[in-house]
Formats: sequence, C-alpha cells, structure tokens
Amino acid sequence: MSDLKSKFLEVYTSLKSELLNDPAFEFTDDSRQWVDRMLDYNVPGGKLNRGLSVIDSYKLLKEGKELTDDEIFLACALGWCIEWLQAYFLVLDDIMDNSQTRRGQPCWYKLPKIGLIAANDGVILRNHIPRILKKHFKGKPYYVDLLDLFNEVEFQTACGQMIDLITTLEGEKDLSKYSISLHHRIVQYKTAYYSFYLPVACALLMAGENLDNHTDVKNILIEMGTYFQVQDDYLDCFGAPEVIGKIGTDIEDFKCSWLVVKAMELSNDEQKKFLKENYGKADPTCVAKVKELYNALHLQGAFEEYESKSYEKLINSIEAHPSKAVQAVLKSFLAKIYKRQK
Ligand code: GPP
Ligand code: MG
Ligand code: MG
Ligand code: MG
Repeated sequence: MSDLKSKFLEVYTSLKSELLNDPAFEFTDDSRQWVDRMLDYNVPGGKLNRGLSVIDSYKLLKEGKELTDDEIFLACALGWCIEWLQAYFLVLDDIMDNSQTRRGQPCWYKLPKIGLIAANDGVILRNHIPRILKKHFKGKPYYVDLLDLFNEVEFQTACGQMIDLITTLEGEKDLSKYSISLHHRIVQYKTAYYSFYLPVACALLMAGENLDNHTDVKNILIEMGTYFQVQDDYLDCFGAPEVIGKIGTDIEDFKCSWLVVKAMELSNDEQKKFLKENYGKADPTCVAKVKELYNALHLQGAFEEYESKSYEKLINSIEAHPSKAVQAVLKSFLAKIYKRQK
C-alpha cells in the first residue's frame, strides 16, 4: 500500500474515534457499537479516489513544496468528508435503486436487522460531515466557504438524484423522451459535482483560493464527471460484477442510462418496439433481451468511440488552461479514470 493511502487510512481511524466519543451525544455501548460497525461497513471500502484526490490536488497546487504534518492531516480529513458524503449517498441510493450488492458485499440495507434503519444511518453519515469540519476547520479563514461548498454540492446531488428517479416515470410512458441532453443533465447533477468538482474545490480552498476565480476548472471537472457516469452506466450492463463490486439494476429500474439513450438513437422502428416491450422489467428474460439488443446495436463499440472522443476533448480543454499546476491536477484526475474497469 502506498504511504499516502496508509496515512489516509490512519486518519480514518482517528476521525472515527472522535465521532464515537462525540460529547454532543451520550453514547451507550450498543449505540457506539452500531455506529462503529456502520462506519466500517460503509465508509472506507471503496476505491477512495475522491478522498485521495483532495491530497493529490493539494500537493500539486503547492507545486512541490513539502507539506507539513498538519496540512497532510487536514487534506486527509477533507478527503474523508467526501468519502463520508459518498457513503451517505450510496446507502440511500441502494435503497432507492433496489440494489443487492455494493463494493463486493450485500448493500447495507440488505443485511439482517438493518433494513430501513439504513435510512437513518444515512442521516447520521451526513451529519458526521459538519462535525468533522467543525472540529478541525473552525477558525480557518476558509471554514465558512467549506461549509457552503458541502451544502451546495449536496443540494445539487439530491436534485440530480431526484431527476434520475422521477425521469423513470416519464420514460415508462414514453421511452423516446430519453435524450442525450436529459442524460447529461441528470449525471451532471447526481454525480459530477460531488465526485469531481468537490475534491478539487476542497484543495483549492485549503490553498487559499477563491472558488469564484475557478469556474473554468469547475467546467472541465463537470465534463470529466459526466464521462465518469457514462462509464458507470456502461459498466452497469457490461462490467463484471466481481470486478465492479455491484450487480447492475439500470435496465430493471427503467433508468435514463447512456446505453438506452444510445440504443434509442441507433434503433429502427422494430427494435424500438422490442426495447419498449422489454426495458424496465424485473423479469431476467426481459433484461437478457435488452442486453441482446444492445449487443446487436454494437453499443460496446459506440461506448469505446465515446470514450476516446471524450478523452481527447478533455485533454484539449486541460491543456488550454493557463496554470501548469492546475493542468497537473486535472490530468492526474483524468488518468485515474480513463478506461477504468471498475
Ligand atoms: C450514482 O448513481 C449517484 C449517486 C450515488 C448519488 C445519490 C444521491 C443521493 C442524494 C442519494 P447510480 O445509481 O448510477 O450509482 P451506482 O451505479 O453506484 O448505484
Ligand atoms: Mg444506484
Ligand atoms: Mg441511482
Ligand atoms: Mg450506476
């Protein structure tokens, strides 16, 4: 394991211990154990890309200057706030999407004796974030901006999630309403802000920058986040569950996925009718029929083409940025996700 990752995991242990001894609540042994187990199950088990990116980005913004122990701790703490946010979103998203597995294990709500207690666990996870921020950042000149950033991004994500969910009602009535512009709008809000803009924005605030001066960086990160969610949509159908750690549900859930949008674009009338008959059904035969059509339409090839075009476009936008340090931040982020298999 890299030094950075082991340092990052150490900070998790220390933040967890603070939260389990939070003086604002009189913990009993049972309640402390519940939160302890809930955190270990849901917070640290992912790829940690979002969290680690805060530290990577901060280092690059400091242009090679050695970071102090205090700076490393703070960058790690901000990284963990994003991982906590992600855990909160995923616990709830899995209930909403009726998913079975996540990160190679059953979804939290699927465990015996958890069920809908998971909904409150999501609320607890969400409330841990301002507690971490208060403990470690109160008094910093950028504290208010940090709180505001997390609030804004959470709101945008919840709105994205809302349109992801309510769009399926329209789609069931009329699949032809699923367009690439609708897809773009959903994924920009539900994924790109919190997964891509937030880590870099945290690093910029720590480095003393004013976020209003970085809308160009934000726009590039939103495009990168869109590309990332198209990959997620692709992997939902074509990824190996053992590798991605989850079993896809987009076809069953009638999601406005990039794949179904592409399929509608490429289908003739007969294929469109076939898709309408089989999309959005829990029946595994219907799901298999949708996948057959996706193969007949060569969606894997269409995705590969989208992937290389997006990469090229992103590299061009990044190289047009005036700051070499910012270019390095963006390129390092893009390298982490280009052609990812999980
Ligand atoms: C990913 O969508 C989006 C989120 C995890 C945001 C959830 C937001 C909430 C306010 C709950 P997805 O359903 O495609 O992700 P996955 O494929 O990982 O289930
Ligand atoms: Mg989901
Ligand atoms: Mg979802
Ligand atoms: Mg998905």
